[in-house]
Amino acid sequence: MTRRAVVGAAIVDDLRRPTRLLAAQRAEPSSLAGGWELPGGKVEPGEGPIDALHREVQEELDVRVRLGDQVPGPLTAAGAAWPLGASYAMQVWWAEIIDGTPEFGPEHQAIRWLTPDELYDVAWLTDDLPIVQRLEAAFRCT
Ligand code: 9L3
Ligand code: MG
Repeated sequence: MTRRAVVGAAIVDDLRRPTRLLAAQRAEPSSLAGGWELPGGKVEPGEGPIDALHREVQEELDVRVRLGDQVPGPLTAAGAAWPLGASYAMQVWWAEIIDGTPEFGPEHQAIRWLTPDELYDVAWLTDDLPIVQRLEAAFRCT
């Protein structure tokens, strides 16, 4: 079975010494509305994952980002991606904003910058939670 490719951004205030993570609360579909996620979305046919991530953060948050390292996930067959249900695999990169102030659009109903101590104050989507746990380890190391 081939999982459809999704990309996500772990947007932090400073790639070198992260102290805040940007979380976005989904507005749709109704099955996911209210849940918090790393911003991102589906890679379009013929598009590379990096290009897709830049496009998604521009569309969803109206910012430009610089990417850091990839956050490797357990799905080695899908480019070290993270499983999203049975149908999608998400590749995640650290990112920092180089232009603009994030503002949510129709896909989201709120955004929040979380400190390490606030990481679990929002209701993460089930599939995003293990990724956040992985990110937390990096926060704690800095
Ligand atoms: N998804 C889950 N967590 C995320 C992202 C960016 C996406 N951090 C799931 C929600 C949808 C699918 O992946 O089922 C495609 O995402 P989108 O294009 O609707 O944002
Ligand atoms: Mg999206």
